[in-house]
Amino acid sequence: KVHQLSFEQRLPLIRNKVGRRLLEIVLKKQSNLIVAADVTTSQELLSIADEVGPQICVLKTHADIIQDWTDSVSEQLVHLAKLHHFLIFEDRKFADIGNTVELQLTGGIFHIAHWADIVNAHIIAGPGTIEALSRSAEHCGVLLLAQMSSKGSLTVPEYTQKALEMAKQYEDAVFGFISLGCIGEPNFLYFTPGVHLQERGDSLGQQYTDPETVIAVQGSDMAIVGRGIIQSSDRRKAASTYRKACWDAYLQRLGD
Ligand code: S5P
Repeated sequence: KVHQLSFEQRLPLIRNKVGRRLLEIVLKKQSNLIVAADVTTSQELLSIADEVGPQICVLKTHADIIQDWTDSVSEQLVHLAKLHHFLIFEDRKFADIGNTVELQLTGGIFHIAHWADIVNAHIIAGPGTIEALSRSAEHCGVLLLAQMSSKGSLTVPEYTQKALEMAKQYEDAVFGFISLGCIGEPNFLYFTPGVHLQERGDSLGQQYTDPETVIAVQGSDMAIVGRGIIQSSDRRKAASTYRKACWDAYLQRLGD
């Protein structure tokens, strides 16, 4: 299933406020590129945010791999997000019972709820996980993991279908999915990781596809690129190359 509606046409179909704000940014910057900043120091994280910021719609973080995390890191990140107009997606992959998830979202040393615009969750524990996250849906949008890019992933078609059903029950909070392409209706957005222009995979089961296949053929909306950009010697240039490849693939899909 590949949608040919434009982002302009889909914007009013999206129930969650953050999802609509994201599409406004996407349209303004002509960018459906998300950079996954999988680095281990706050200095690297902040310099990546500054370097690739103008090219991206979302910066995806893993706060728990930053060795020197403090509240000041999130404050600086939020500052850069405002400066370069991108949203912050903390890829925490919540998976526990609702009560624990609520504590994980607000507490600890990360205080994710204070600075993340987008968070994601596995559906394995049932709707309580989403219920907990949806209580802060005023400020935060939620993505459900419906499929994964890694080899041997257990997300069989029935599982993916369950993710869709759960999303429909929490449409005020859930505005999209982590999936390998378009798996449902145009009132949700589809985010695909495992995107690389050169490599086919890594030694730990990651599987890569190119932007054109993911967006134009498989019908995904946003490409999540980590090492393809992060490990480049010129990150600005790499981000610009990927932005164009992802946007061209989106235009190609509309024109097909
Ligand atoms: O199925 C998935 C889901 C996610 S969120 N496969 C993934 O690779 N990810 C994330 O995308 C992963 O946590 C990492 O941050 C990024 C991919 O990074 P890359 O360096 O392989 O592009």
